[in-house]
Amino acid sequence: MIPCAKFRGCLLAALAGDCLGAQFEFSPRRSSFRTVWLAFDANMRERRRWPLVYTDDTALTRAVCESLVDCRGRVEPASLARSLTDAYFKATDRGYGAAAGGVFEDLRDANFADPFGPAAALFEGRGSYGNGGAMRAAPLGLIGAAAAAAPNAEEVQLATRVTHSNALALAGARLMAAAVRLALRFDGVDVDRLYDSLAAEAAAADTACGLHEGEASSYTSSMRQVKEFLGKHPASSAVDEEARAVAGALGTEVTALRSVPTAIYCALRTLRPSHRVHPLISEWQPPGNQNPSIDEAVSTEQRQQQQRLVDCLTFAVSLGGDTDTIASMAGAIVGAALGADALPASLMLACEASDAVDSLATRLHRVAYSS
Ligand code: 8NA
Ligand code: MG
Ligand code: MG
Ligand code: MG
Repeated sequence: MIPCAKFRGCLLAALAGDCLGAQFEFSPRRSSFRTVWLAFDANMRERRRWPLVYTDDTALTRAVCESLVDCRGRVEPASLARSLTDAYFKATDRGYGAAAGGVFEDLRDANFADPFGPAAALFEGRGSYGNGGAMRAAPLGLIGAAAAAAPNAEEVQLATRVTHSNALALAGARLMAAAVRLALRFDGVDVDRLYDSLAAEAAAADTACGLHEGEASSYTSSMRQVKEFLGKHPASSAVDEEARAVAGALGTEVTALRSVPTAIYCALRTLRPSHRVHPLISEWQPPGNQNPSIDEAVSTEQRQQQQRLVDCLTFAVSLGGDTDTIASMAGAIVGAALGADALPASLMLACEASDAVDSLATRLHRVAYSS
């Protein structure tokens, strides 16, 4: 059985990436690693409840979880459509993609009679290739890891099609769910093996959506670039050059193809046992360490895990572009691998609704292992 702490780590780190990244989403200029880190440090030092609000990424991830819990771990498109739509109308100002609002309005107006219809009609019938399906796919990876019959590619497809019907969006969501599912079982050492499994998933996702090996724009070709970057080990002093190169090659856009492999790179980079946390962060003591009412004392090993996760989120946001979504997806993968111990209490205090996300993760875990 996958420990509940890993479900919690996944969803809490996804929340943290969204909340931290939202401050930088589509800034006109990319921010340096140092600038991003200083902002995060200030966020955690504030020691106020919820200065950081979450965006559409978390609103919809919560909605996916709620629907999965209600449906005993199954994807039921009508239930999911209702849950996503409810989340949208509860707060339409959480930074949704331009096409999302119309889909939710149409779903509601037709009383969810055809959960796939409105999304299929978008963009003259081509459907959205945005990353909005992938950004809420983490719970599907969690449920998929517990299912006897994993991988759950078909369920991911059903869940994604409610808002995103384009083949590129479906493949991206499938790859993201697979990344979470595989990260849950990561042994802490063999990143090459994790990469190989993901590259195979990317190839299967490409085939399923009619992309072909060797095509310049495919998940397979992006994963090949991920491997190249993983093979380099630039010094911490060159982290901004690394970010510029990664952002240019893999992308930081709102499209699934130009964001999911980017998030995967951020996660695998951090999970390499050889990875050195940036000195700004390895010298950092979570502020709550001075305030026992917020952070309980943590072991050296736990401190290192926390630094690793924060290093990952800082790097992801320093790439620029769709920072909340890329950091949220990268966080989900790393959080699934490291578990809830990797989340500093001072960070959880800063992120909106962290208690609700935490209990939702526990409920999802219960459902995953009770059916
Ligand atoms: P989406 O479905 O609106 O897709 C995002 C954008 O991609 C669209 O608005 C189009 O510009 C473009 N696009 C997608 N498919 C096509 C197509 N077939 N042909 C031409 N253009 C296309 O939204 P989503 O849910 O996928 O987006 C997720 C992103 O939106 C996340 O980054 C999330 O954080 C949010 N976001 C919102 C804003 C905002 O200004 N409100 C900005 C960035 C990101
Ligand atoms: Mg967002
Ligand atoms: Mg969406
Ligand atoms: Mg975004």
